[in-house]
Amino acid sequence: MSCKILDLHGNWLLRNKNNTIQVAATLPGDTFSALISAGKMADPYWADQEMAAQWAGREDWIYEREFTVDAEFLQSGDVSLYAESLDTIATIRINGQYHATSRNAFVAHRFPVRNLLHEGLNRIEIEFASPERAAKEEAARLAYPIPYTEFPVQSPHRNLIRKAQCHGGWDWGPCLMVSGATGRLELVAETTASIDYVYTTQHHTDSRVEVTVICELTSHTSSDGNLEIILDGQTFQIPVQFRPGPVTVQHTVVISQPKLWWPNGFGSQTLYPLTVRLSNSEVHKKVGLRTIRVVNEEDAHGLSLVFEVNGVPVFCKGANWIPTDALPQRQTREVMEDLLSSAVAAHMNMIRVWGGGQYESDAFYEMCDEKGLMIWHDFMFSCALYPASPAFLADVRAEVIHQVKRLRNHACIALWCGNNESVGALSWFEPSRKNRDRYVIDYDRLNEGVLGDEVRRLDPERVFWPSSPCGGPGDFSDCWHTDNRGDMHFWAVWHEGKPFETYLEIKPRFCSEFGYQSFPSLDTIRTYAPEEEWNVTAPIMEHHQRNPGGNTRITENFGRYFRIPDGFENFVYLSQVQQGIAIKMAVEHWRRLRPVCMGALYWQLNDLWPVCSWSSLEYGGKWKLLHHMARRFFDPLLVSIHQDKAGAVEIWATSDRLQPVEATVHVRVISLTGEVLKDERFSQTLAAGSATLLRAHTVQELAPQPSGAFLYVETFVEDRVLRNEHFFTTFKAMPLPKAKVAHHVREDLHRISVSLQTDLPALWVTLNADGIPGEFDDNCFTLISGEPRILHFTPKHGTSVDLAQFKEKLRVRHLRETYR
Ligand code: BMA
Repeated sequence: MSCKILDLHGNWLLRNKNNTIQVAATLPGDTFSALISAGKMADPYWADQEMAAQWAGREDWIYEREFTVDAEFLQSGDVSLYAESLDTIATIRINGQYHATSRNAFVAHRFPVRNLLHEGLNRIEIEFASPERAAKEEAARLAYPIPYTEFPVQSPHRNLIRKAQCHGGWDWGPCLMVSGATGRLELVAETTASIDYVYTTQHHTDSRVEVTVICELTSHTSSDGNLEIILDGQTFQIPVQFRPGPVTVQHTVVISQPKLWWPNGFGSQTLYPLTVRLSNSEVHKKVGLRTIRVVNEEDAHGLSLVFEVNGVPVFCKGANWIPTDALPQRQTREVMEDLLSSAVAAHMNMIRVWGGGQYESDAFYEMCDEKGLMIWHDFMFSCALYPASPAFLADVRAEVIHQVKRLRNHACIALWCGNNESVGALSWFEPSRKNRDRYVIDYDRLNEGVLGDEVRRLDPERVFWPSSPCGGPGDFSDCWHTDNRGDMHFWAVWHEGKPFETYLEIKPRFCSEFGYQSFPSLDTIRTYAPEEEWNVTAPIMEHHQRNPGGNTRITENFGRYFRIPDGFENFVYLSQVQQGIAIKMAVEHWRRLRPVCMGALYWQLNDLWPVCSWSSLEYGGKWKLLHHMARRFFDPLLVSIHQDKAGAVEIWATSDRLQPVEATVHVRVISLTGEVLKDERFSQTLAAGSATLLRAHTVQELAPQPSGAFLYVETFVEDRVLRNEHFFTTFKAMPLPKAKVAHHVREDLHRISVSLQTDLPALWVTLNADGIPGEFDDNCFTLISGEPRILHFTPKHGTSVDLAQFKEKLRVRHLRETYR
């Protein structure tokens, strides 16, 4: 036996340092989850119970357990404790003897432990210092302040310790300063060598790819041996001379007629299995063959930012990813899979792993490889300034070395980015405004001196993008407002309260953040607010809104665009319609601007607790109406309508396809009472990879009474009908008649289908089967009189749905029903 693993996952005892609390706990896991399970803490997601949970982040916690090792285990050449992630300041004791400390949740450790172990029963303790106190202690030692963004419920100085920054509170997240361990936690006994990291580099020529497999090993003995590499059905035995210490083995394999890996929507995601075997230990990887070139060049519009995959410029469509749960123990594989599948279903091809969260588990990146989701990967620094002390830099260097080595083999990772909004943060705080030089130097030491430096050394095939947003290497300008260089975070519409039409006034090269909030559905609200709190300004509704003034902003825009809805339920529904309309307006326009703009990643894909936020997927994975709209506005084929301030109305086609596509476009102007006022049908070739103006009109010409009609466009293409609509005025100006939408539910080939028809045009028709998890294949659309639609409902996780119950729970809404 050359490698034996004793998994330390499972049951542990958790106690606070002064021994007043002792509970059963499991690892991987976190302190808060253990306390909740043991009944020592009320669920912090319910109402405002988060406030009463804050004490747990102020305690020191000790996890302890016993385990048995046998003589054979101890005779191995090396016995170590592998801890993938200890969060955060951890001290390890084995059999009562102090062993090691770890200060960074993002660094994996392999601690040699043989001398501390004995045959039979052993004891391990991992003590976690209070993260809140540890951060405060760091702050007290600073020679000058290192500021950070403050949030309504927060733990101070989170930027001084290396854990997920959002654990300390965010403008969509609770403050839960958890401690604990995630990822692998095991004792490993090895005789010859351990395989530390395996990755591949690729060299593409016409019909072949040379794949170089690089294995980093740590040898424990002096001996001669073999390393076996299996790739593309070919097996290679590589002779290795083991000498104690690090050994790197590499071997190049030629793959002829390669099947390339493509982002979602561009082709398949072929992955070649790779096995690296050393005596009895082996590592399995999957290799996607592709090139990614980040085209970042001066051009007539500024500085481009284009992802070119296998030579094809890809318009990046997607959203920003945050951790799936504020409690790490609840971050399951199933939840991750569900969220990523929803991203794919909405035609996303890129997600941004945002810098205030965490490097995700291996499973996450494997899923992104499989699903064709490219990753814009931030390093974990966000909305704050950071220290540049030698100790901090060394710690971060260890972090980036580990994470880049762990992840660089994944085809999905498209770019490494230094941080989220740290350039902006230089101007957000008084100390850094007053003494900018000092903070810029610190920033540069960390960002270029450590992060950029290690990426260039360890992963030279990928681009290191200094920050998001950023106008390019060396550019420290304001990319919240400058739209012509690099990536942009465009927040004027939400944070500055500008109208939605402001999205039409900019020409971003790549918009990596922009967002608009909505409430989660009643299903989700029910999980945190009792019915007596169902009012937007009730304390619990405000508690589950972390952006000060957020609920007011939603309401303010109701006043700008809609008639004020009656009652809470309509408020919730309309908030989701409004969010969808805002983001639709932005994305459709920026897709019309291609190739000037080549990316739109909205803020944010998911939530980590139930909350009113910018997400399109609620906590639990339910689709907000934005997500349904995203499935339409991110479709590779899009026909959209643009109206400018002067009243010009243009119909555009945007295609992400690599080949031209034949389509028939049916354009109608329909009055609010259902009469077709104008009707035009034409054949159109949708040109590959481009945006094309199809028709230009004026509002006057299309609808002399603009508030009384709308434009309805159907595109018949590849056996599908794409539908889109355009309203010439605000909704509040439109005298919408009281449409009656009738629905009929039936079971159809073991799936539930709902047919809908209306007597008069109905806007933003939305179906929801309250409390029954699952999604319709389309939602929140315009329904025209005389043109019934049939929708199908897919229950979540294959759960069977009782037809009678479904009928009872199904609710169909539309805009006109939100007011009297
Ligand atoms: C951004 C993000 C987050 C934040 C979001 C909404 O710029 O990077 O820090 O949650 O805006 O305010």
